[in-house]
Amino acid sequence: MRAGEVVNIQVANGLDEETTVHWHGMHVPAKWDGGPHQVIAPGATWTPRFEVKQKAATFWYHSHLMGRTGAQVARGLAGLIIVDDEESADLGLPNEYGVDDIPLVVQDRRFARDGSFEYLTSMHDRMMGYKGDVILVNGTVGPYLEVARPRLRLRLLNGSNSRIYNFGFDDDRTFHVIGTDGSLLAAPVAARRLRLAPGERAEIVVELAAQSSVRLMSYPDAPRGGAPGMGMGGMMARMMRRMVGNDETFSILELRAGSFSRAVPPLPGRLTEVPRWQAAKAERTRRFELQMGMMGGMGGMGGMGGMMGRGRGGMGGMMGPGGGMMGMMGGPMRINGRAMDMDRIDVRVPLGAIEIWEIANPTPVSHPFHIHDIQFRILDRDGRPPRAIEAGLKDTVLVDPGETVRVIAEFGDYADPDNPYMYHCHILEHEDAGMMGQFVVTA
Ligand SMILES: [Cu+2]
Repeated sequence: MRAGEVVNIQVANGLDEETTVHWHGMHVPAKWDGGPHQVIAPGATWTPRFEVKQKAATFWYHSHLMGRTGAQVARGLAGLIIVDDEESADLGLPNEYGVDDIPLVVQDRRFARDGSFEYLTSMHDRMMGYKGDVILVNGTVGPYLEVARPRLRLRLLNGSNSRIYNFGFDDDRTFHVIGTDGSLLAAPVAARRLRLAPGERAEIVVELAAQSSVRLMSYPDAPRGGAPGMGMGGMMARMMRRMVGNDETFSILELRAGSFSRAVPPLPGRLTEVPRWQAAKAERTRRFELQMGMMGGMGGMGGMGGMMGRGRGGMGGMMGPGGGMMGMMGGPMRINGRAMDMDRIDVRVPLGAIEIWEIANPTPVSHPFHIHDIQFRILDRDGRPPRAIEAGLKDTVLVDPGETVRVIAEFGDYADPDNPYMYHCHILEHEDAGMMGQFVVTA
């Protein structure tokens, strides 16, 4: 899509079940958002129409059917959207699709004996999120890319249901992050690792020597420290990663460079202007606390009690008697004490408001928080400014255990009292279990 154009889309449902198609990250009228209310019946065609009001970036679309998003996305109902604009076309960044501008949709899957995808077979999947032991990149197992240019732009989408990737190259080379979910960064930022949670996108630029080979990898996840007492740096952190399933190392994509001359110009020093809403201009701050229900014995409750106290109770309480982690995290997924209800509007935002949304995670696992309609900027994490690699526009932000993240955005253009937008955890099993809410923008 090109910024400024009007797109007419026909989504024909050829399935024998209901579905929806959500334009993740795109600023569109609520009735065309493709959330749980815009159900497409089997055999029906849905025809959204909207103006592309975005900066150049990488977006995606996926099923958002109430209670069935995880199952439908796992079966393949997801795809990529690239938005171009004139400003980005003039930067000299690699932009030849499939040649030096490469989309990488990264998803993990489990396979049944007959070769079909296997989805949700255990309570563990429901609590920790569905994870597979096979990585698919653009639907391909064990992929490689023959590279004919010395500089590549990789558009990474974490299209997985729940797995967090920690990308890097197998020779630990430096690459440049140039874009986040909804925009390019103000300037390229050098990095060796890039965490990407479900729903998030990033664009990176990597340079290769002729006749060389290097692998894009994903390494064990490394959550931030969080609140004091969480001890996420040590043994408990490793145990949590293992429990959640983000402790594995995967080969994502092998890059095989052919013959070419190595001369590449420097990357541009400035890429774009990222909107800077000032916190002092915000009309209000809303707080969203992500919650996982509890079951199991008193020991478990005591442990979670420590967690709910802003993480000060520490991991020791978590692992104490009471049936261990799994026993303690049964129960419903909620935000601010309430599980998703399609008949309840949780938040009303006045059209044009600039608001700060404060997202707190007192649970022992990381949650990617996604807001429909808008692109936001991360103001701070536990009071500290975000790292440069996440300082672009975002629509999904990973909130680690014990962490509180503040984001700021303007809710412009589209008011509709009848059609809500969603906000939710983008671990699809958490979303399907109720970690979601609804907001309307009112004129
Ligand atoms: Cu979650």
